[in-house]
Amino acid sequence: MSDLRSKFLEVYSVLKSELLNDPAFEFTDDSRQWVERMLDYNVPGGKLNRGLSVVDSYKLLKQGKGLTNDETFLACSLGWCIEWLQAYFLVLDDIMDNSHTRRGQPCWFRLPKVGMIAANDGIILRNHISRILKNHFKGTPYYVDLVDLFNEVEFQTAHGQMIDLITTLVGEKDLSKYSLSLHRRIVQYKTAYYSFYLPVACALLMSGENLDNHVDVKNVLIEMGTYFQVQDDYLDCFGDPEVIGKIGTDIEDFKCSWLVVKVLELCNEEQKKTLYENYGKEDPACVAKIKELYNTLKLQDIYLEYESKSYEKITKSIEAHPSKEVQAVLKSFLAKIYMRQK
Ligand code: GPP
Ligand code: MG
Ligand code: MG
Ligand code: MG
Repeated sequence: MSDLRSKFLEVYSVLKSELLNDPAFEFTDDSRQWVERMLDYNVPGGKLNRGLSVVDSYKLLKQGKGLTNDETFLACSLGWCIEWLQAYFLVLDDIMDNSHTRRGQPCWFRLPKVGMIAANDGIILRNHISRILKNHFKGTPYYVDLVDLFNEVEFQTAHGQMIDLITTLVGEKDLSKYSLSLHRRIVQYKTAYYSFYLPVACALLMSGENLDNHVDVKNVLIEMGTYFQVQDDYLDCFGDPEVIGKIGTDIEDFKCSWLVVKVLELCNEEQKKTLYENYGKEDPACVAKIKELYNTLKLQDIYLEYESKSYEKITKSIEAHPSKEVQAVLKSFLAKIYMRQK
């Protein structure tokens, strides 16, 4: 394991133990055990890309000057706040999407002892972020900006999630409203802000920067986040569940996925009929017909082309940025996701 990753995981243990010994709540053995198990099940088991990016970005912004132990701890803590946010979103998203597995294990709400307690666990995860920020950042000049940033990004994500969900309303299933611009709107809000803008914004705040001066950085990150969610949509159907750790549900859920939007652009009348008759149904035979249609229309090739075009376009925007440090931050981000299989 890399040094940074093991340092990062050490900080997880510190933050967890502070939360489990929070003087504001009288834990019983049972309640402490519940929270600990819930955290270990949902927080640290992902790729940790978002969290580690805060530390990487902060280092790059410091132009290679070494970090003090304090700075490393703070950057790791902010990284964990994002991982906590992600855990909170995923626990709830899996209920809403009726998913089965996540990170190679059953979704938290699928555990027989958990069920809808998961909804409250989501709220607890969200509250932990505020407590971590209070415990470690209250004395810093950027505390108010950090709290505001997390609030804003949560607002944006919840609204993206709302559009994602209301477009699929049962009984109103209407593929004619699905388009690339609707897809873009959904994914910018539900994914790009929290997954891409937030880690870099945290690193910028820690470096003493004013976020209002970095709108161009934000725009590039939103572009990257959009590309990342197109990959997620693609992997939902074409990824290997063993590798991505989750079983896709987008077809069954009638999602406005990049794949279905592409089919709508490319299909003939007969294929459109097949799509309308089978999209959004639980029946595995219907799902198979949709996948067959995706293959007939060679969506895998169209995706590969999208992937290389996006990479080129994003690289160009990055290279237009005046600061070499910022370019390095953005390029390292892009390198982590280009051609990803999980
Ligand atoms: C990803 O959508 C978006 C989120 C996880 C944000 C959820 C936001 C909430 C306010 C709950 P997805 O459903 O495509 O992700 P996955 O494929 O990982 O289930
Ligand atoms: Mg979802
Ligand atoms: Mg989901
Ligand atoms: Mg998905």
